[in-house]
Amino acid sequence: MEIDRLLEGDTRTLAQAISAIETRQPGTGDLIQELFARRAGAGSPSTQIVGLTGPPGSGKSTLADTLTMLWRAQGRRVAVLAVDPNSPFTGGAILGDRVRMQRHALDRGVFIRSMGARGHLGGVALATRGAVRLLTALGWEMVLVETVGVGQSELEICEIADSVVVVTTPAAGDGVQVIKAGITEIADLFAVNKADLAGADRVVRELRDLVRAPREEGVWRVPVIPTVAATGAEGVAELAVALDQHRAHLVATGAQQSRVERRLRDEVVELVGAAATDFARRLLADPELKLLPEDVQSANPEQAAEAILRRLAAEESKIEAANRDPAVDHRRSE
Ligand SMILES: Nc1nc2c(ncn2[C@@H]2O[C@H](COP(=O)(O)OP(=O)(O)O)[C@@H](O)[C@H]2O)c(=O)[nH]1
Ligand SMILES: [Mg+2]
Repeated sequence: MEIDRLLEGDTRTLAQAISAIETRQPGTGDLIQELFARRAGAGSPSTQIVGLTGPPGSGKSTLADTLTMLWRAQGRRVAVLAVDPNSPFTGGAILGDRVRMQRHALDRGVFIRSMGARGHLGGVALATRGAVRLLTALGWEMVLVETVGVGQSELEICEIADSVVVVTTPAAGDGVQVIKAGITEIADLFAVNKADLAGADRVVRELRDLVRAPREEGVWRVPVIPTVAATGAEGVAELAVALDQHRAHLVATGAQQSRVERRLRDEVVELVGAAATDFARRLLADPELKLLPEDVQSANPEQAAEAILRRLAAEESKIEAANRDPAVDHRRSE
């Protein structure tokens, strides 16, 4: 049974379950709930969701790999979700990523998955939320979500993650770009990667000035950590320690709980939106319903949207009536 294989830690079944979430197959919500129920009382530590964002080439994947090795040495299971809305298929992983993936191929404590835009209903963010929930239900200690820090994805990552690491480098433009994007608000930690390159000290100094916060009880002071992910020689252990500290801070201040609650609310809203979108597309595609006039030039989209929402509400009250009075439930009268 699928659920048993998942609980045994079978990564193929895990990958299949994530595919089911991506394509929004019915029943994945129930599956995850069942997993939570089956594992309740297992006493395993809860999941820390770490977001890694930053410009392409800043070393996010390399950093994810180095952190993975470090956490594996501590006995933690690590899942890496590489979110790339521009990648149309899983094969979009670049060569370096493939090599990294192969290195962990035999380790059942490492799961690496590319979340592309392929066949997604409701978008990559919704699929990623679902995958994160599944991994949480299975008790994976660390979930790393890597997103390219461009546009919308970096804002979405901070809604999904407990701890957001913004990766920047001394390379021309990266430091300034960080400030421009107003990304300081979403960063819980900064990693100045490629600290082996010239100019790293300056970027570290600038960022520390930028995020300086008063030394107050209950206020998280955003650390700026120089790292050399490529060798793991510098900073990566410090970054891992800072992530543990951030986690402890979230738990101590109660922010952990409110982040989980906010994520749940956001996910429900997104699911409703995706389901309503499906519903609207289905109705619009139905020629019998004639929701759009022949003369599309002068069509009134607001009116059509209202008509669709009325039908959605009507459908809902039918379901409610069926629940109240089983006699009218067509499934029973069959
Ligand atoms: N010099 C140097 N290069 C690095 C470091 N970390 C990563 N790189 C290189 O930067 C390039 C991009 O790394 P990658 O992890 O794929 O970046 P991503 O696009 O942010 O995921 C690769 O060629 C890495 O080997 C580092 O600390 N120092
Ligand atoms: Mg990458």
